[in-house]
Amino acid sequence: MASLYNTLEEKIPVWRDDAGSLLKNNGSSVISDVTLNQAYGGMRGVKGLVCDTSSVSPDTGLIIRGKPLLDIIDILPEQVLFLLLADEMPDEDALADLQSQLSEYAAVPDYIWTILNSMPEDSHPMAMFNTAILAMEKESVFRRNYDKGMSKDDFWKPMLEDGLKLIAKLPAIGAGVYRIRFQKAGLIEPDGSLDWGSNFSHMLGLNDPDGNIKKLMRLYLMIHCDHEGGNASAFTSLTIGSTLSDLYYAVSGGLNALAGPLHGLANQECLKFVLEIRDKFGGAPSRDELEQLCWDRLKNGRVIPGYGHAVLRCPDPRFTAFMNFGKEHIENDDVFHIVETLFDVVPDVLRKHGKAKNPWPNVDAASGALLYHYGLTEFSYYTVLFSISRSMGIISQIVINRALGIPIMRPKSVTTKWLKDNY
Ligand code: CMX
Repeated sequence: MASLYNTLEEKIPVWRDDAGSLLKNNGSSVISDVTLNQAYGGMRGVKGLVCDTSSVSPDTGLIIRGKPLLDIIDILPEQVLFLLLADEMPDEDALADLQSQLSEYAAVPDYIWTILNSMPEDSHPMAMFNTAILAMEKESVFRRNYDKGMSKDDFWKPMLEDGLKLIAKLPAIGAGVYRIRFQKAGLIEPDGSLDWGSNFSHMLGLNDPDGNIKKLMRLYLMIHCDHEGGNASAFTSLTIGSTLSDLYYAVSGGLNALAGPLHGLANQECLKFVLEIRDKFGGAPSRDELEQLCWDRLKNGRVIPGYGHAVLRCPDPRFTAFMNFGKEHIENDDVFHIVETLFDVVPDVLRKHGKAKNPWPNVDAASGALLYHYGLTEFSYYTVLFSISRSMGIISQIVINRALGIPIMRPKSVTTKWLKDNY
């Protein structure tokens, strides 16, 4: 059996050789130019990072280790974690080994519950979740080994150990945040017989007689796992990790970026938008009413949440996956119906509006409607779900960066004066 660790131990020297030869033979080749627009525009489109876990193509969307998302939509989150890290699917034994490691590491230290229980009652769930991750920093094996003195070549090993230990705990912490913040009756113990995603669903404590919530959570946690290296949360985490801060610092920091309404928090904003529509019209409005409402919102200088993307120029395949799930499992639901009609209306409105480069829905446009349907109605919680999943990609990218010895991040900034003097 090739465990995740063994697979990486075998592949990392090959990846190092690949990067080494590319640098040796083509180190000064130009892969991107930077325009003034890009320097003022969030570095959009500047190719300045290498990320092998996944790539986002404008017309296909997320591609994980060469596999378009919709081709692997049925795999478990643990399988996608293995794929992200090792560039291959685990066989049955390797998957069982990874799952047993995750169960072994799943216990959350008691001090986390003390911290979460003592946070203000109106704390945002993301602030609670990220605080819990940061508070566990003292558990870092990487930091301990680094303090003792460790060869650079071995950095990835304790990083991987920290990563698996952290990923193992996230379902219980995420579910705990939900139950504490929304005053549900106590925490729910994990069920050792369940896979990682189903266990999370079990610990949330929603009523799931037909198992559809577990199915949705496995899909949700798989779909949000990674979106290449330059998005705001991954980039933040990679920057923190590049200073040799450990994974607890890096993941918590990156997830603070995910908590912004233009990024992961858009799933919260999006459902809020859909519920406001439902309440305003007392149900699902007509297509024309919805179109008018979108125009009114745009005229007030507000974005349509769940639409547009910095890289994508097509409907997000993650949106498609959620819509397919909804069409298969949900009937007669006003909220889902509004999401369907928005998909009919918004792209044309945004095209006519003429600003957004991508008029199509992103991942956040549909996910909330499904969660709401199954009783997870506290939408300020939704970005925590995104975070549990995205941690897998962030951790995979950082482990690989440490294995490749990527140095501390330090792009160059210029002053306006320099630009005026030179252009
Ligand atoms: N509604 C209205 N206007 C939009 C828009 C939308 N959904 N998407 C983009 N625009 C506007 C921008 O605000 C910008 O306007 P200004 O020129 O006045 O500043 C203009 O169109 C150009 O923007 P862009 O180049 O198309 O988009 P960016 O790469 O700058 O931003 C994103 C991408 C996602 C932040 C933006 O599309 C947006 O704000 N969407 C709504 C929020 C959202 O759904 N975020 C989730 C993204 C996925 C995720 O990270 O989770």
